[in-house]
Amino acid sequence: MTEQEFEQLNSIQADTTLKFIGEKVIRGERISPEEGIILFEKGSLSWLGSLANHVREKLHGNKTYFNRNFHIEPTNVCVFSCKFCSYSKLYAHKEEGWELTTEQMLDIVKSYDGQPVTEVHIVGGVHPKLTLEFFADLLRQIRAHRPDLHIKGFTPVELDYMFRKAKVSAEEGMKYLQEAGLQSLPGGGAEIFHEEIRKQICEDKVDAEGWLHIHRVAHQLGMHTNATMLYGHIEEYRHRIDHMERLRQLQDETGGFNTFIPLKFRNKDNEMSHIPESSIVEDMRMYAVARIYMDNFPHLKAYWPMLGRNNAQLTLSFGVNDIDGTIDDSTKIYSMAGSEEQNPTMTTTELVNLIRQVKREPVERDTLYNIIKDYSLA
Ligand code: V47
Ligand code: SF4
Repeated sequence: MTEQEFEQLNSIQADTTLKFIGEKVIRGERISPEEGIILFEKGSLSWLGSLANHVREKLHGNKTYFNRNFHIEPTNVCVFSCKFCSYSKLYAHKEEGWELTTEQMLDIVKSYDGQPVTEVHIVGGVHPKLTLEFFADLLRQIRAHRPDLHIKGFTPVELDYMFRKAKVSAEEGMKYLQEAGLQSLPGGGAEIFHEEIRKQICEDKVDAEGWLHIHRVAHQLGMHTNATMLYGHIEEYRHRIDHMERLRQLQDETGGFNTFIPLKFRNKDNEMSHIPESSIVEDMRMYAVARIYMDNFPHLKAYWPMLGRNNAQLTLSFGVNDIDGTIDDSTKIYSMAGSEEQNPTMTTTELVNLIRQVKREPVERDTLYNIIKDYSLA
């Protein structure tokens, strides 16, 4: 939709507050937290979608990014007890979980020898035996075997635990891992920052301050990172806006975030199974408000293994410009939480077609959004 077309649509918007917010967004002005809440409360799906699409097309045109990646999940044994987690086995029941050795993880990396993957994403539970030194050694070995592979790994939940155990500061710990080969941080562990919600769904792991501090330190060391938000459970709109506001402020300070990733809560086999999942309409409204609100985040990602590929495709009309990567059936977090993608894997051709079907332009990127191949030129 062109600026003129949106202006036309906005001029028939009956709600004067929404009309005012729409005009601000069109002028490229930042909206306030109060205005963000109004968008959630009053914005219709079609109006929010058009506004978010306007922002998306101003930033990226039709370009829609994906990468070739795989995950390593070192363990699902975890000392924490997040109520939404369908994946972890408490340390007390560690024999029911899995725990990979360094050799097994290197074998996973080696199984991609000769294949054009560009990123490995390492994330898992927090196992007390897997220390800072253990992971630094793993990073060095991956780097030595495949120097061209970008290593994105560990959430502040894992990092905070390993740094505290090793009795090092976040600055010392991050520098040590960076020297061992860590290049960026994924967005996990953020959930909902607000204390009122955090204490109900994941009270024992790193808090908002700790999460933001580790990302700040990573940015100061020159790393780029992502940020997630787990939405659609017990939080209210004001908690979502508070979460996005804290991220927007850190981004103003450092500029180190690449991508914001709203993660839809899935309710299978966890302690929050009684909470219904959000509707697809609510999901699309979430993506649209995120694109409008997070004005200093370059990219908005829909993670297809969690949403399902058809819904991920739909998000491309609601502000999203990135749908993650090929994955190659290497993650269990979402299949265990009830996603329709039980063995998430898509070939590059499938990803390209998914994007083309909705008239967008597929672009293969690396982790830092350098273009590897622009399929619209092919
Ligand atoms: O932090 C756990 C989420 C996250 C459930 O940075 C759940 O590119 C929904 O952060 N329902 C980890 N979500 C995964 C993650 C991620 C994924 C893909 C790409 C990137 C990136 C990051 O998974 C956790 C938590 O918020 N999660 N259980 C659940 N039942
Ligand atoms: Fe552990 Fe992460 Fe699951 Fe929480 S979400 S229990 S930290 S694996």
